[in-house]
Amino acid sequence: MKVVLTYGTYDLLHIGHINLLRRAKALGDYLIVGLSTDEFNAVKGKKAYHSFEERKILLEAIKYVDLIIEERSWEDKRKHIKEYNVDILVMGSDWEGKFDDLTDLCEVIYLPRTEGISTTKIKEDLKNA
Ligand code: C2G
Repeated sequence: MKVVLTYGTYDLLHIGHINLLRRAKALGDYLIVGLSTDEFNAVKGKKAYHSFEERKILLEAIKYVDLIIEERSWEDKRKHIKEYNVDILVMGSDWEGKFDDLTDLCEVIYLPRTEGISTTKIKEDLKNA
């Protein structure tokens, strides 16, 4: 069984997130999502609209997602890859190269981002609506 792992905040769930999750799942048999906790979002300089629990419930409803774990720090990845016997770490291309240090543990693949959509854009567009 090929295990795929990806990470994110997944706030205000949108088509870019779904496109990433669909392609990530297609690379293996089991997709784990490391969901950023509210506390880690603060470290990332993000304040999610939805709480961790709400973002988790939304992700659990997506057929591509098999397991959701907490992402509490940048350093979590190495531990998670070993703990869950991950074969492929997948991230959107905005992270291109950022996790290549993990290639000693698993394959690292960056998938093209979906253009024209982001949580930030949604917030901006709604503000100006
Ligand atoms: N994404 C995408 N296309 C978009 C927006 C997002 O492909 N238009 C991808 C991102 O590249 C990421 C995933 O969807 O792989 C989740 O996006 P975010 O929730 O913005 O994740 P981020 O805050 O970048 O967190 O340790 C890694 C971080 O936790 C990643």
